[in-house]
Amino acid sequence: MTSRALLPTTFSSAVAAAMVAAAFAIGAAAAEPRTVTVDITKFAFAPKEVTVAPGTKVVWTNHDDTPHTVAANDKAFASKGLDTDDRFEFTFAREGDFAYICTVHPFMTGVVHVKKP
Ligand SMILES: [Cu+2]
Repeated sequence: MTSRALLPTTFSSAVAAAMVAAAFAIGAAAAEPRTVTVDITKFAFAPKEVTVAPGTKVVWTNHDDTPHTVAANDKAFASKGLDTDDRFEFTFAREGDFAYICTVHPFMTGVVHVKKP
C-alpha cells in the first residue's frame, strides 16, 4: 500500500519542521536581555572589564569573606555592603563606559562597557 508507506515520511518531515521552528524560537528567546556575571574574589572584580549590549543585566557575587561594594564612579548604581555570597545586580539600559569601584577598597576597580553589538 503506497499511502501507508508515504505516511511515515510525511509525518517525519512535519516533525522536522516543528523542530526547526522550535529551534528558532529558542534562539530568539536567547537574544532577549542577557545576564552577565562578575565575580568578586581575592579583592578584585573578575573579569575586571566586561562589554555588554544595552539591556543586559550584570550580576556581581562576592566570594570573599570580606564585605565589598559595587559603586559606579558616576553614581549610576551603588550596592550596599555585600557579605559573602551576596549578590548585586544592575541592568544597563544605555550605552556608555561605566567605571566602578569597591568603596571599602577603592583599589578594586572595574568597568562595564555598554554598546550595541
Ligand atoms: Cu572591597
